[in-house]
Amino acid sequence: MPDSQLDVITIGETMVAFVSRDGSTQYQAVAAGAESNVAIGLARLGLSTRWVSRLGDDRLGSFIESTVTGAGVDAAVVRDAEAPTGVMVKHVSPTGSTGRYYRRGSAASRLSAADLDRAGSARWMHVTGITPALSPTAAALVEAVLDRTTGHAGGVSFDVNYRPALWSGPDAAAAVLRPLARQADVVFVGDDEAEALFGTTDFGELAGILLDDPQRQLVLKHGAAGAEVMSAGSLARVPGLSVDAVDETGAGDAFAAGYLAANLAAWDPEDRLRLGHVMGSRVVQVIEDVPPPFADEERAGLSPGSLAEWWNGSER
Ligand code: KDG
Repeated sequence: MPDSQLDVITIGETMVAFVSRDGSTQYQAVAAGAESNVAIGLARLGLSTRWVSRLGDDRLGSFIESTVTGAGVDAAVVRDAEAPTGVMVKHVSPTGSTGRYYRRGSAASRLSAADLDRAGSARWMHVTGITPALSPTAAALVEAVLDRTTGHAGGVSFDVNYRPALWSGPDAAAAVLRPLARQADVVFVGDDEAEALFGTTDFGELAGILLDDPQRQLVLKHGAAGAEVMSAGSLARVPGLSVDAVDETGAGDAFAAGYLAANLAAWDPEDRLRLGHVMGSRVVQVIEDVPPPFADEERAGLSPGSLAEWWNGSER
């Protein structure tokens, strides 16, 4: 895809997740990766996206590559014959999900700043706090994206995405993730992550911790209860949509995709949050980690005016 058409580049690891529900011994394979989830969510909304990563030269790598490209995302991946595709196993039940990673030494843990050579350029780049935990070279890649040594002139977003299993403890994670967040134009953090890493969910305090410049945007997510954004010193809040959730996985990534699409379209803060919620509410109703595609007329109906009406009116 010629870069002149690209809206967003995301970079990070995608694993194959083997998911079982309600104690079943049947496992369904899904592509699981926060950054490819965001790229797919953006593609569902009609944006042109590229996902940059490394995969093993194995069947699982082929499954991921075809899943991501099949969703309309350009995959700039290296297939590594020396290291495998990462795997996770997840058990979903009405009381929540448990999971385990099998990703140490994976192909994506070999991501490095050199992978940016094939990233190309776009209006926006999106990275997360998962990648710096994979290896020192992967951490250097995220640093390079955020400190713009790549020469990238557009915006950059950073989803804190704290994954306790990848860190020795919250203090070690906070020491790495905080300075990265402070270089981003848009920072996403969940209230549970904020509490675990920084000991507060107070928005003012978090803005002081995570925003280097008050013109940047801090998005604080409260799960199904809603989300708020602080930008240029003003605060917007929008409650979530109530739906029957079967699996919360991917909700944050879908929300980020909706928010970023609306941000790139220069929608106002409430409408950015609303599109985030629409995307988040779609993904929690399916077992896959990405929201189902929209019908054309459904997508065409996603305008700021119609979303505001939806929130304020009887359709909600
Ligand atoms: O973002 C939802 C999952 O796909 C995610 O939890 C898997 O990227 C993942 C990770 O590293 O935990």
